[in-house]
Amino acid sequence: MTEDDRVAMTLDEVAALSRAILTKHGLAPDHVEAVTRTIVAGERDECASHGVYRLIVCVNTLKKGVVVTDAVPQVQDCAPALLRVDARGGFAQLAFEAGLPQLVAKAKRNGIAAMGINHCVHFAALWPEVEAVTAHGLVALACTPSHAWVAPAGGIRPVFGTNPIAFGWPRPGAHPFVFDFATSAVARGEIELHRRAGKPIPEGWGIDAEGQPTTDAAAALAGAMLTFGGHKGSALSTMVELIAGPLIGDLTSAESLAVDAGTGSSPVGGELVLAIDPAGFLGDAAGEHIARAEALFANITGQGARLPSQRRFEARLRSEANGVRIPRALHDDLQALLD
Ligand code: NDP
Ligand code: PYC
Repeated sequence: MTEDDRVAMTLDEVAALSRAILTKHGLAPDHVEAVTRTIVAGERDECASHGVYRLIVCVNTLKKGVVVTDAVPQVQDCAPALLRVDARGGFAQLAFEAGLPQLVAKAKRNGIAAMGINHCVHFAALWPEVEAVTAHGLVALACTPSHAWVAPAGGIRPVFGTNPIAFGWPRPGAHPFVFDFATSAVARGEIELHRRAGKPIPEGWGIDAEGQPTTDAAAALAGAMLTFGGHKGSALSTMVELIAGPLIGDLTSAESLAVDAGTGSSPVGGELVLAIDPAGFLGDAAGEHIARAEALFANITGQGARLPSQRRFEARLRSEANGVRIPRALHDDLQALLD
């Protein structure tokens, strides 16, 4: 793609565009702000599948009437180390923000805490949330089912969602250690971006409706995606279905897809977020042991390997200094959402 095929934008312009689109399509102001923070973060960190492209997905989901546009999340304190946030049919972002202070307070009080978010609409990457937890000096784990698009290892029919797992570890004086990936070979958004660009997908991402390997993005979207790491990704994806589905009284990916009834909207259901305070195990010795973790990171980077999120943090610095460049075709599609 040449520079002519791209449109340069500052991060403030990206935020203004996101606000304008979401407001035009009826989302209440507090949700507009929370969703915009996530969209801008995705674009800023060059996570194309979960940046401004997601506005198209959000608008489709809003138009289909799947989102309660003015939902007020309800935080319920259900046990010393547990809380639930009922998103009441709204996007997940505001529900997460509503529950975060209690999650942090409970983790600091008890050493560990878990937050179940229920009845939300989920379209987003999870790293903004685990980063928000690590900002309080806590270790974080988050996961959510999505829609049943992914076949189990050894099968050919979709059962699992793309079911991301994100983990965060606070690091003194540095960005946290964070990974965040789908348990499918790749996020569905990445295959959608290949389809939009008319590009083939690598082998191993999907199979067609007959269960045959395919490099055709549209065929894989119509058939089934594959898990990463064969049976290992399949088992992790099952775990996400269980602990962010039935365990918290919410939907599996198959149930979410059934609710969708062919509208092509974002998944509905729950999310589980865990927070662990190192001081819970270690008391005053926490700092000393957290410092030991730095040797582990040094042993990774010291041999030329990179840490997950390193690319993202470097992109963040670039975007904050120079803004971002959006593919022109995507920019045109976003402008059309304002007509
Ligand atoms: P990727 O396969 O691109 O991998 C993501 C993770 O792996 C990132 O932490 C990334 O760091 C790291 N990584 C990539 N390459 C390397 C490398 N060479 N060395 C070390 N680390 C590396 O992501 P996915 O396509 O699986 O997922 C993308 C996003 O989609 C996620 O943020 C996820 O939350 C989101 N998603 C959301 C869903 C939902 O239902 N809400 C469903 C599925 C996915 P870096 O970013 O620095 O490259
Ligand atoms: O890219 O797989 C995905 C996805 C599903 C829900 C949000 N993102």
